[in-house]
Amino acid sequence: FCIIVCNLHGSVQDSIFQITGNPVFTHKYTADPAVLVHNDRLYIYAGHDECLPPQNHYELNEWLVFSSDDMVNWTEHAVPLRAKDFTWAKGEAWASQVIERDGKFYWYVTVEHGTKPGKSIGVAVADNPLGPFKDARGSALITNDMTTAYTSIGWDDIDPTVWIDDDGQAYLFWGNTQCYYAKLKENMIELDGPVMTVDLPNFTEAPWIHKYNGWYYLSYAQYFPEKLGYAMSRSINGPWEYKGILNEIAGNSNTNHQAITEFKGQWYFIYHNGAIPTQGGSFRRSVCIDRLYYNEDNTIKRIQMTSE
Ligand code: FUB
Repeated sequence: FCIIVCNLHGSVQDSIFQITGNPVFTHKYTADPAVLVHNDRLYIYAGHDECLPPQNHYELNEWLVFSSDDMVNWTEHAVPLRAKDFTWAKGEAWASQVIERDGKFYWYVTVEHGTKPGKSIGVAVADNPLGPFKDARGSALITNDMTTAYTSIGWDDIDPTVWIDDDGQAYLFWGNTQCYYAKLKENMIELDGPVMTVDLPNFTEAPWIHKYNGWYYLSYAQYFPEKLGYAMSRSINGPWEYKGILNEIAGNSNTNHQAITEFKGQWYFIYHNGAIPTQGGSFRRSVCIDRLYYNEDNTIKRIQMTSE
């Protein structure tokens, strides 16, 4: 069921849903989930797939945010950010991630640059997880001319994931075809040093960093159509050792983009597939959530997707 909550002026503010299955959100197409846990509440940030049949291309103009404190009752909040909120960007709300530092929320996003070639990474900031978010720099943080490995393709600077290590040093990882990473200054909106590379087998895109039991995990999309795989390391700076596949191709979606988190003592694997009948697919994707379990040696068990 769904309850629409209105504010004092009668405009729609929040929608509240009860959901117990996959895909989690079925009233809109949602892609590239990122997760944030804050004050015992879980937030999912996702791109809004808006391409309607018979068209088949990526059409994402805005990001959406949903939250829950029990993984059953969900609230969809007002649209927190649009690609065109970055005045230097042409559009295209591709994959992103939000992180909290010192009471501020930093949202790293992929967009199409307005004047430079290809995709770029921008950062927006807010005082709470629901926004309003505002461009934190007024310019791109990462542009095509900063990453020399694949300047020939316009989409190697996509899919940022952000990590703050135990010593307070923040890192940004991103990439397509090549995985890049760089340190961030304490202000979270400037790089602190050179762009470096991580070499991972069959890396396509969608890096995501998490930590468990003293191990760092770098999960990412491999091949195309994509499966998700992962590597482990004792340090955020590597060396990374490839450990295998996390899930298989997610149904009829060529992409398969994950976020991993612990929430209230359980680990979750959040990804997208194209499972909504009859129009779901690579350009009309849907966020799903399945449980993630570790083996005794800290490797991750293959994810059992609900659809399998
Ligand atoms: O949604 C657009 C792009 O598709 C993302 O940035 C990639 O990770 C892939 O899911």
